Amino acid sequence: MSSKQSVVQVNPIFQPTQTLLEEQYIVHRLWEAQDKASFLTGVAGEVTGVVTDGGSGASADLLRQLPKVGAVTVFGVGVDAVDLDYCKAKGIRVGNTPDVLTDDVADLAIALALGSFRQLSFAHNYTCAGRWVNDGAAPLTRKFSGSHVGIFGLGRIGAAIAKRAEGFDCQISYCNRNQRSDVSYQYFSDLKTMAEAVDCLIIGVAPTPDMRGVVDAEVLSALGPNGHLVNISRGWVVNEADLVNALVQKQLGGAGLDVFEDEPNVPEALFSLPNVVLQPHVASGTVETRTAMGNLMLENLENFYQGKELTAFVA
Ligand code: 8YV
Repeated sequence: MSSKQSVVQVNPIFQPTQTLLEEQYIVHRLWEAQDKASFLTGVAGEVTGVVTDGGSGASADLLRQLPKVGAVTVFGVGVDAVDLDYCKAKGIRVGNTPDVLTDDVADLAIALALGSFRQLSFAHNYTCAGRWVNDGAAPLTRKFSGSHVGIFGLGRIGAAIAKRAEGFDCQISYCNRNQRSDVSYQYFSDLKTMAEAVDCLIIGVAPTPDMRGVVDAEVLSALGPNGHLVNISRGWVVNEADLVNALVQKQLGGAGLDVFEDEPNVPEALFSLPNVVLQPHVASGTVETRTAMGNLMLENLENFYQGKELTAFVA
């Protein structure tokens, strides 16, 4: 009998991590199974761990079918797709990959803010389509440096975004459940009030269930026709129908979006808008960061099997 532990892997991950995972464990690839229920029944007797990513997580339904599982290790910081209540009730450990992706996600947030204010995608397409030659200079855009940035969720990633925005001489405000005593940025307890005050609202909030749809038509209208929205958290924190409507009706100045409600599906109405920059959920998607995420995820898994505390965990 093999001494390797058996894990179910929900979806494919960064290839070098995948290779290491398969060297160290017996990996059952759930995403390749035609009939997932009978696949899970077949491996349930031996599987003790689940490997997944931020988008797929691990539902209670999945975990119920794998009663010997003691740990879920997520290749990502977000654990919103893991049923944490179920895990807590069953004593299942949940590991994630915080910190190592903070820089990249914050970098992309600033890139999206610049992309929205300066209409980078539109200007790129304008150049490539020969419009510079045929139609002359591209339309003027809006200045990001010195603007007032409001960060919704001043956690690790939010704070890294604020630090970068300071480099652009931005005035910085934030909206959190609680005011932080370690920062001097202006605090708003109410999101709509902050949206009224700022030029750019950046969503960096941890995607807990109570955050669903909180950035709605009211908040977007408070941000207004000169305001820009950036989202690097989860698509469902924003009411996407309200967002599309606000952009199409020109009630919002622009948006830079890395995340969407129903990934990988993105509302087509956004494709032709000049003041929108879209990314296919790639904020942590650099080789350096994915390598670090993979290593941390593997370390979490190894620690679990050695009976040690996970290096990074939420449950
Ligand atoms: C990744 C993420 O998209 O960390 C998260 O929560 O959303 C991302 O970093 C994902 O988990 C990697 O596939």
